Amino acid sequence: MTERTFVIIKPDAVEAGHAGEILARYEGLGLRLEALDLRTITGEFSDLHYAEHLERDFYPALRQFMTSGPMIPMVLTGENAIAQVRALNGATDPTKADAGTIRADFGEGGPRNAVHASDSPESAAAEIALWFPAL
Ligand code: 3AN
Repeated sequence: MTERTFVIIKPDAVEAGHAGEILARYEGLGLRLEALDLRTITGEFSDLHYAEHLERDFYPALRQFMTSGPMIPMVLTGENAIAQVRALNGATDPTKADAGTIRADFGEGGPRNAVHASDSPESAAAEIALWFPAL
């Protein structure tokens, strides 16, 4: 099934110079770029993106991190794009992510886990509408 997913190369990975390698790994899955930007977001925008996490104890640190510098949001399209990207990203906690995943290789821990990706068709649609409303 061809589908779209929404992905962010987060500020830690951009700052560390890993954006090109991470993008190459997504393209290596056979996924195609449909939109891409280098963008710095406000706290209010972070609140919209992470609406389901606003009350979590980790959210203030996550908000601070997500507004700390430029990131690369993108839309990728291809066969089973959502599951393929989630598998390649690895577990949320980089210390628990399988070897060879993006988070194991580039995540530092806590909110600094290198990438974000949609976890369902519903969240992909909502995130694409928020970040790339023209699509
Ligand atoms: P994922 O990004 O793997 O779908 P979510 O949606 O549960 O994970 O969490 C969103 C983001 O919140 C994560 N990418 C991570 O940056 C941060 N986060 C989640 N859980 C924790 C936690 N226990 N401690 C610190 N940060 C967390």
